[in-house]
Amino acid sequence: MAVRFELLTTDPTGARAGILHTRRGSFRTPMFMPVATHAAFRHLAMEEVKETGASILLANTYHLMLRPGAEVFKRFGGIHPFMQWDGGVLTDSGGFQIFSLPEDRLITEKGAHFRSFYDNSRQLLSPESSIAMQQAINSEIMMVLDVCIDSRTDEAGTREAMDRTHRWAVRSLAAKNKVDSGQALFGIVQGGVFPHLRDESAAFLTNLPFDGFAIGGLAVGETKVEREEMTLRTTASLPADKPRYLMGVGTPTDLIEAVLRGVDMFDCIIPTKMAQQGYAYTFQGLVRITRSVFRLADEPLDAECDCYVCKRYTRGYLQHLMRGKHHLGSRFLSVHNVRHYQKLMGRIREGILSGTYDQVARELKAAVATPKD
Ligand code: PRF
Ligand code: ZN
Repeated sequence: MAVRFELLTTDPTGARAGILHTRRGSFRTPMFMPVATHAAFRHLAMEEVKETGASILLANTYHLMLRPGAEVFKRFGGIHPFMQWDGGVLTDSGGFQIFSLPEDRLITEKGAHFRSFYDNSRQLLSPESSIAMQQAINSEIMMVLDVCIDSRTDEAGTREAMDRTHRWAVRSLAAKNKVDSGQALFGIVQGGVFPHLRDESAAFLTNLPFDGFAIGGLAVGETKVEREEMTLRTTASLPADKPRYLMGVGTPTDLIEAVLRGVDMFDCIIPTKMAQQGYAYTFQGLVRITRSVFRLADEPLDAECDCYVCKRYTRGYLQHLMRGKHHLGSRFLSVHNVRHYQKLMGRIREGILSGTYDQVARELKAAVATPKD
């Protein structure tokens, strides 16, 4: 088996702590994967990411197939030597990107036909071509190509997307099994905001030999309450001995809530995106560094933080960088936010392992939810 999930404990709340063993290390769960869509972060070197404690990253098949393309990954022996990263990599399949492609795309049973954003060349992203590309990238964990739709789609449309996701999941497994690359493959549960469709999707996929299961199709238009209900509904139908991954979620509060519902893995662009917009996460709430009150502030960004930015630079200096649109400002806030997310996951794991996550979750939610202004 390409990955092995060791479940250490399940808290009375349903929160789980475990270890995901892969060929590039063993990762403690619940875990958060920073997003390096193009095999790069906009403002961070891999060395800086490593220092935050992040040990597994997400990269994107859709972007990497268009540029630099499969041949480059084959030539360099995969994404790890190419981008100088020796930790884990999970590749998303492109299912989410198909969903937001421009109008002239054509999605058929075969796959998504579209034109390259770079050179207008014809492209096909199918379950088989997505697996082939993920094999060239040589990630530890591959994702099946799925059909992700707006959560406000009606039941008939949601069922159609779910059924196609299931047929594509079967084709993805068959494609993976043609080559023994030692990579893991996760299935993706869809079904929108319809509880019975979520049940049906989980039942269908868990009958197939996937290494783990993702919850897709959330954070795409539904309410927070619907999202949390669907998360719980889905994890309740997933096997305890396989990892569960909530795709594209979310804020610190979202992560705390999803862990209470039995989720083990997350990815999101929020920590780096918010850094670019001048926001820093702390355990005293969100800090908008460009606020006038910080102009003369000579204290660290976050006095409790051990990242190199908080050890060296003041809020006043960070404000100066962000107001002046210096890239260094986004970089410093990214270092801090990515580190903050790792510390948040560490606190969550400690709470679960000590049997006090119920209380830890309440304290963390109160702490991170401090009004930003
Ligand atoms: N499918 C895939 N990637 C995703 C999603 C999905 O549904 C989401 C939804 N939040 C984020 N990323 N393949
Ligand atoms: Zn910091």
